Amino acid sequence: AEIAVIGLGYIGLPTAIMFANAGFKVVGYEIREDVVKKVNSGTSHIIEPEIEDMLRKAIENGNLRATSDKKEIAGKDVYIICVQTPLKEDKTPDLSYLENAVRTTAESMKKGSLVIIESTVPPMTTLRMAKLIEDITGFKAGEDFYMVHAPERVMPRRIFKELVYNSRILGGINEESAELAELLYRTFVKGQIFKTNSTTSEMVKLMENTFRDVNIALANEFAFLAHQYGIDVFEAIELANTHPRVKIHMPGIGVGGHCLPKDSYLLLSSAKEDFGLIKKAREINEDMPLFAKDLLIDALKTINLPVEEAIVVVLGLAYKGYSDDTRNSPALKFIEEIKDIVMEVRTYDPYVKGTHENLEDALKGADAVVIATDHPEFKTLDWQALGRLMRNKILIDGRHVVKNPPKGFVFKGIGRGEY
Ligand code: SAJ
Repeated sequence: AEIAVIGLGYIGLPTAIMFANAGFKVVGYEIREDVVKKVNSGTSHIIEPEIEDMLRKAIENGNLRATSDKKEIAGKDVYIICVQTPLKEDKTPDLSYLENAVRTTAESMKKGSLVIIESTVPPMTTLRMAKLIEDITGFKAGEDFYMVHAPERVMPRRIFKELVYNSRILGGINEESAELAELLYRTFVKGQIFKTNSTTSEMVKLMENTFRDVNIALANEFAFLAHQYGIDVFEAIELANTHPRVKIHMPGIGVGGHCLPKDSYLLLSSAKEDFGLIKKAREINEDMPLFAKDLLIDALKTINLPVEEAIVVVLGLAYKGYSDDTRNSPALKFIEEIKDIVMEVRTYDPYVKGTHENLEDALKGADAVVIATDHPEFKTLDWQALGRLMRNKILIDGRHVVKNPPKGFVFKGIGRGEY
């Protein structure tokens, strides 16, 4: 079978590479011409372990080619759509990338083609897209063409392992569609494959990420309560998690990345009504940078330094540790919240370009440090030495990075109630 992959991003490129190396003829369709050029020359535009070798192999054996030319994806047996589904300004789903990809597919496909959507989408979207294809092509869904939602479930840095070993959900618009997709993915997937209908698989993907978002919100509420009762929430969580059926998540300055902050909105977007829990959880997580801001203001009060005179250093810009990704990063939201009320905000992140390239320079003459990302480098800092560079010694820990408050500092941490 010949395959077209629409969208060569974080998911599309690795997926195209996997199928090419499994022996299929794959054409990757991508509108960004610089990406097409790079891929065809065997270099990846995304950073991911193993990707350079795997890509070179796929290009060298002649099975993978990238293009911006629609003519080159005409008449393929399989179309795999891997485009982003972000939110609009008003938090409703922006399905324009998906709809464009589906239109391109409809204009290119032939009778008998299998169309797969790997993008995360609101429930019932695959059925709507099948209808769109029917309208454009005049084909009948489930008879003249097949359609499946096959959500990606991989984690950056582990993509090539997880593509092979994770279990997969294949949601067909009918049974035959799911069975065809199973034959296809079986060529490289070693994990389990579960078949269901497309609306169920759309829900499954969104439920997975909503589960995490709601659980993190619960942990954040516990952290908030811990301040009122004067306990350390991390000690409490560790103890609670010794129960065999309890697994509380980690509280912190917020939930970032390109998935968790948006997927619960996608889940709710097509529903007429809901109970409110998921929305409330989102609200809690979105407000966590404000909690960190309150801790900072409290600390400044403790040392009698007017907020507008404070020089604040934010450690970490990425949305999570080890990462250079700043999409929806709570660190950025925190900076947005304080930048107009303090005198100066400096930033330092070993993986992302901040205002300062070097931690010591950033700390010189500063009044407060706020840790916004759990980078491993931040866990072993010598606070006594760093404190000597500062004008005032305030340390706010938004990610439970500093286990023992350093002597001589005014220390406050999210979840670290004072006793
Ligand atoms: N976070 C907390 N507390 C926690 C766990 C995470 O505050 O207990 C924060 C992190 O700091 C980060 C955010 O939540 O800001 C999200 O981090 P993450 O590691 O939970 O998730 P992502 O966005 O890096 O990747 C997820 C993965 N999903 C799961 O682990 C369930 C990945 O498998 C998915 O494929 C990906 O989202 C996706 O595409 O949806």
